[in-house]
Amino acid sequence: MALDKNTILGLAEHLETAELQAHDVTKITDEHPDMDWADAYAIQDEIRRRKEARGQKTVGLKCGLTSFAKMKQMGVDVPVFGFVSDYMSRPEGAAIAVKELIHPKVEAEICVVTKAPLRGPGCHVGAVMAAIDFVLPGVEVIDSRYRDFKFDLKSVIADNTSASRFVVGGRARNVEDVDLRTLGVVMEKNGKIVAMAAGAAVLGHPAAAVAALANHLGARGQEIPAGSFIMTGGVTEAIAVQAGDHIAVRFQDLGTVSLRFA
Ligand code: 0L1
Ligand code: MG
Repeated sequence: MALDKNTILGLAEHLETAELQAHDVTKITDEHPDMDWADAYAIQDEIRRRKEARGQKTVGLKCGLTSFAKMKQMGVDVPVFGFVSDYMSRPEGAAIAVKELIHPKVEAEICVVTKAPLRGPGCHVGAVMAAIDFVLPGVEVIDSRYRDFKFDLKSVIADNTSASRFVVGGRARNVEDVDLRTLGVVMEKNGKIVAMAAGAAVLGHPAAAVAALANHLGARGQEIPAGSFIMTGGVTEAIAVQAGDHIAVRFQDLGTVSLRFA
């Protein structure tokens, strides 16, 4: 690691304050060009520790930048991983308050809940399929704390991969009742189709994103516990939203998830 403990604590506080006060900051690698991947995840871990110390539960794990559309949009070629907390969850049909956010965007995500632990290295799609309990549709609201969404991968990992709000809805299905690769997704904003894709847009198979997460955690001596809720990453590029917008995402076989911004 290139950063000392105090710097990591300070950067975690800096980024979490930006999240909680909804103000933007410049990317942290401007000030710390030498920070490495371990530093980036250590800052994210410290943000998680701060939230949990305040009693906020970690309720899920997220894979980000897993779709070819998102990678192209952000100019990157590897996924990133983060977490979601209980206070980020909103019910189906909820109004999301934009004044609590900086510059929200929405992503349609195929989500899974596991029934067995997954541990890398060597985790693969087959192991993930055997460990999935059920599949359900979700919409993630991302809100990078970085000005104009301008960042690099290390900065975005430290910023908990822009995690902000999420809505899970639709209909949960057994994994054997759906084909995660060909599952179609259509996103509508204010009644107009703005993006569409199939599950295969996520690393060829959404379960591959979960395997990548297990392998990432395995390299750090951790696993995905049984009963984990995991967002596999946006299937399309992220769509910017503002107050007054209504989003409906239609997932083949899984129903529709909708939310609005107020
Ligand atoms: O969930 C995501 O794919 C977000 C990853 C972070 C990059 C971004 O803010 O777009
Ligand atoms: Mg996402």
